[in-house]
Amino acid sequence: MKTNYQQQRVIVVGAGLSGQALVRFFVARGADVVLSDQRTREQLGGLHELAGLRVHFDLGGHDPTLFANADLVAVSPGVPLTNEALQQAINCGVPVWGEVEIASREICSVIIAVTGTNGKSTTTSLLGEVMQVWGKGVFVGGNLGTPFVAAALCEQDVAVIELSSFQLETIDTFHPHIALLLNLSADHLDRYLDLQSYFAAKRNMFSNMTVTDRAVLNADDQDVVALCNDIRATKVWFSAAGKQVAGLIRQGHQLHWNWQGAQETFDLSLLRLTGEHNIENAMAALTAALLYGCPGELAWRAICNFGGLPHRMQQVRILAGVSWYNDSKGTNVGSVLKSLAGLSWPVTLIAGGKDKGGDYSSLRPLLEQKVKHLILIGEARRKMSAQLAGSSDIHCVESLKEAVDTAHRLTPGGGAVLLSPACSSFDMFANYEQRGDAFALLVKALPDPGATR
Ligand code: UMA
Ligand code: ADP
Repeated sequence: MKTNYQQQRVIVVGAGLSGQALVRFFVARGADVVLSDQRTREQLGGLHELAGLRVHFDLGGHDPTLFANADLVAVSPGVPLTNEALQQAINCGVPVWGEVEIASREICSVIIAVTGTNGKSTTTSLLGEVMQVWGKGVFVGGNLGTPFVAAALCEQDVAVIELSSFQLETIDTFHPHIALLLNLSADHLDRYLDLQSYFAAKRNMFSNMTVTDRAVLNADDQDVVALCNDIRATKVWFSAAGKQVAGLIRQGHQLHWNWQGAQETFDLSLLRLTGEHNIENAMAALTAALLYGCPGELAWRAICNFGGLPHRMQQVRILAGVSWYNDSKGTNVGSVLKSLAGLSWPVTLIAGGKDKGGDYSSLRPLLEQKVKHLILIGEARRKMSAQLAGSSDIHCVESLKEAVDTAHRLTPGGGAVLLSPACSSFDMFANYEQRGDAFALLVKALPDPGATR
């Protein structure tokens, strides 16, 4: 049953994508809405997107008294629960729900949720493609870009949503029918006390699932196996390493589906996406599609035809025999390792940005093997340079332009330049898309000595 928000005093915290979608939702439901943000109206660019909506504002900080007297606090994922005003609300017994909790209370369709440290957006998009080709009314969103609560204002057969650990911190009754956990590695240690707290937030996804629900899990990831040991959902495994599990198993160029008496085989050589990690993403998406009842042949065709998302190992240009790749979405060490694995010596790696509190030293073996020049930008550059000293020829530079120019000067023909930062973008850019677009523009502007005048 849908929640009645008529005349309820709701504070929406954070005026970004999630907050604005929450405001639209609550206004449509007749609530008395206050939008609260630590930034001022000027810093927020005027908030013209909300013009005409009946909403009050609490800007340039969060007023704890307002929070203590609300009926509900609806929080954006980027706002940590340690926030003083949120704590005030919690201490006064005011429910503090995240955008995903609020959305899921409204949505009657099947929910397929995707989480993991890496591969979420690709896998979510693959599943979205499958549903579309199959002719289902599908909402595709969540951490991917369109806030989940936007789905509450429309109808669909199925919602395929990407979930971050931040979003999973503030759920209560959220209950997906199929939930995918792709992998686990270090990330967001600027928000979490330790790795276990980060993993625990991911585990929340399964907390309301029962035996009739399905958990799609990576059998090759020991942390995933350990974390999901005692979840109630029925486990369905995928193994790109060929482990003999109930679910989807890779053997050479084939995938074998073996689940509750059903058997099917799929030809891996048809997959357009490249890289070992994308085989895992494709396997996870196929497993979920089969469990949802999609015909295998149709699902696999849709997955194989998917050409990939921008800012993930996207080839920007080949210039004087050097291939330039934009992997701006490579925002943690685990993703950079996967992206580097697909390239061969000599790579020039451009990395750095806003540090997330992790340790970069696990990059060292692959840097020694593949990377000749390492060019570091952003706030994290000194820390990275200290932790990676001696692994390759390191240059700390002041801007992305200087990084591109340095890479252009140093990289020999036959080599590759990879932007895969292992950091978030927020020290220099609004988001990873803006960083990737800036990189692509700079690369495209480099003069081509081979071009005829
Ligand atoms: N803010 C406060 N008080 C605080 C902290 C922040 O008011 O204490 C305000 C900021 O001033 C800002 C607003 O909160 O105005 C931003 O809110 P937000 O950070 O939640 O950002 P949104 O624009 O709502 O985007 C969020 C996700 N962002 C984060 O989780 C950081 C987007 O994921 C997501 O696409 C979007 O909701 C729609 O669901 C981005 C992301 O970086 C891509 N996610 C992380 C990742 O993938 O690693 C988790
Ligand atoms: P996410 O949404 O979890 O950030 P994306 O699908 O956007 O994941 O991919 C981001 C980056 O993560 C890619 O550029 C690639 O380097 C890496 N990656 C993608 N899939 C995987 C995977 N299954 N395992 C490890 N790394 C991956």
